[in-house]
Amino acid sequence: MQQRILITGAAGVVGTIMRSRLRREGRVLRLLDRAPLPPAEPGEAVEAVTGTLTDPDVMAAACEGVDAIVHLGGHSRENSWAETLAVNIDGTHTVLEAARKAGVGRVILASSNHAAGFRLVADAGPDGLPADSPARPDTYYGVSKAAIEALGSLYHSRFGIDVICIRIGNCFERPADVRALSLWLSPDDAGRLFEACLGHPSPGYRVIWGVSANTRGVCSLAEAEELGYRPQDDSEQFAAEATPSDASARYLGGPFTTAALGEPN
Ligand code: 15L
Repeated sequence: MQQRILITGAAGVVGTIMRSRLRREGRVLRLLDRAPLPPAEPGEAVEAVTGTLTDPDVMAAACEGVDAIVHLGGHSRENSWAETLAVNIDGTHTVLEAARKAGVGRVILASSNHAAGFRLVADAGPDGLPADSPARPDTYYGVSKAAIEALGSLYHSRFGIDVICIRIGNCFERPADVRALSLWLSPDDAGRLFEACLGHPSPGYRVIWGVSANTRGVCSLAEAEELGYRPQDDSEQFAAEATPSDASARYLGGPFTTAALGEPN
C-alpha cells in the first residue's frame, strides 16, 4: 500500500528542500501551499493542493488518506502579532484539528531555534543545549513556535497522535554568517532528519533540534539521534566565507533578539 505524506508550506524554502528529499518508491507527497508549486517532474508521485492551511475545509480535504503530515507552512520570520497568531498559531491548530478528524497518526511540526532564542550560547556546555530547553522566545515568531510545541504536546496527550517538534536551526544551502555555522541544518541532513521522524516506529511526543553535525554546534544532537538521525554534514567547510556576526550572537536567536518586535523583516 502507498504511503501518503502531506507537506504544508511545500513551496517554501524548507518545503522545496523536502520535496526532493522525501521522494520514495511507494510514497506519494501531497503538497499544499498558497503559492503555485513547480509542476511534477516525470515519474514524481506528487499531488498539488493550492490553498491556505488556515482554512479548515482546505485542511480537511488535504488530510484525506494521509499517513503523516510535515507541517512547514506559516510565517518563517517576524511579523505582526495578528498575522503570527492567525497563520502560525491558529493555523497550526487548524492543521492538528484536521489531522485528528482524519485519523492522521503522525505530525512533524517545524519549530525553530527562536522558541528558545534568548538562551545564552555560553550555557550550551559540551553536549549542547538540551532539545527540551524551556522556551525563551525572542520574537512573536518565537512565541508562535513555543505555542505550537505546546499544541503538539496537547494533541499527543489527548489524542495519541505522534508529534515531533523540530527546533530548526538554520536550514539553507549554506550558512551565511558565523552564527549560522553553529545552527546550520544542511538540506541533505534535513532530509535525513525528517525521514528519521517519519520512520521511527513510535516516537510519541518529542522536541528535538534540527541541526547538522557542526564543529561549532551549540545544540544537542542526542535527542534527534535517539530517533535514528545520523547527520553527515558540518558547516565548517563554509567557515572561511561566513560573514561576521554581531554581539546579538551571544544568544541562540542572534539578530532576532534585537529586531523590532512585530515588524516584518
Ligand atoms: C528561522 O526560524 C527562520 O525561519 C530562518 O529564516 C532563519 O532566520 C533561522 O531561523 C535562523 O535563526 O537563522
